[in-house]
Amino acid sequence: MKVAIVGRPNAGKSSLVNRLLGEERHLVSPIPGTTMDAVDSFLDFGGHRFRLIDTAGIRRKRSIGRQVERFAVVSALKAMDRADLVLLLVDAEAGLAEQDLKIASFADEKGKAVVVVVNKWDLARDRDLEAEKVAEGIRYQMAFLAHAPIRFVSAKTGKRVFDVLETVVALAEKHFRRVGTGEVNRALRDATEAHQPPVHRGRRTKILYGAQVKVAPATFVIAANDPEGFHFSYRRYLTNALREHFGFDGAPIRIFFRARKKKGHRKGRA
Ligand SMILES: Nc1nc2c(ncn2[C@@H]2O[C@H](COP(=O)(O)OP(=O)(O)OP(=O)(O)O)[C@@H](O)[C@H]2O)c(=O)[nH]1
Ligand SMILES: [Mg+2]
Repeated sequence: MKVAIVGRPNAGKSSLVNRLLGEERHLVSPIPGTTMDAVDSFLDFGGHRFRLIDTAGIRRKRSIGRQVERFAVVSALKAMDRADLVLLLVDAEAGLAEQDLKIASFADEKGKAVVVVVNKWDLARDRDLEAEKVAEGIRYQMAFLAHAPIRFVSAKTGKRVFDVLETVVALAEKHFRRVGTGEVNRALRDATEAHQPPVHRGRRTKILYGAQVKVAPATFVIAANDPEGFHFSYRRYLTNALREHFGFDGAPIRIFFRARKKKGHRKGRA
């Protein structure tokens, strides 16, 4: 599985990759901007083969001056594109910055499963940091990634770094899960029975059937009598219902509504 390690400059991305590989293969330095282009390394762990893509730190647009820095940022974004999962590395000492939110929302928009990795946790005690509070802050600021797992590691000491790989494996299982159409329709029936679809223009909206059409991210298409009638909150309800029913927690899922195709009739309203 392809895992991109992304984050701001100096978060410790290359250090984490080295620690996982067990050798100092990627260049590490206290100077932000050490890694200039995406570098792939392979690792076998727990019966899985990982392609770890170490990337250049993503800077704020304003501070991107030189041509090579622009290239570095584009290359990191591209690495995210070709990965299945993304490790968003956050420097515990530096805390969460706006740039982290941007990177996270980019990953989310691309439908990548994200693990938030708080690095440099060896400094936590000195900095008076508590895991629960830090996690709470991340959940609050990255509400759109409410389901992403959060892990605390030290690339320097190696503490808990392999936990991250185990988390990646568990998340990948969800991310690549394919659910049969019968199961999807049972889940949809349960969900609509528990909570009726809304009334739109005097008519109750109805789900006709649904199916998973894609994995990574899990994508569902739902045929309905009146797709426009399914407003945001009901869509969110269904998304959460499917997420819960199939144990997709932590992985992104998407739902699209389609109008039922009627034979010999044009779409339109009476
Ligand atoms: N205390 C502490 N320092 C760390 C840890 N991980 C990395 N560092 C230090 O942080 C600095 C940056 O580490 P790198 O691994 O080069 O960071 P990077 O994210 O790859 O940085 P760029 O390639 O510049 O984007 C180095 O001085 C590391 O020694 C950690 O877990 N704890
Ligand atoms: Mg680096």
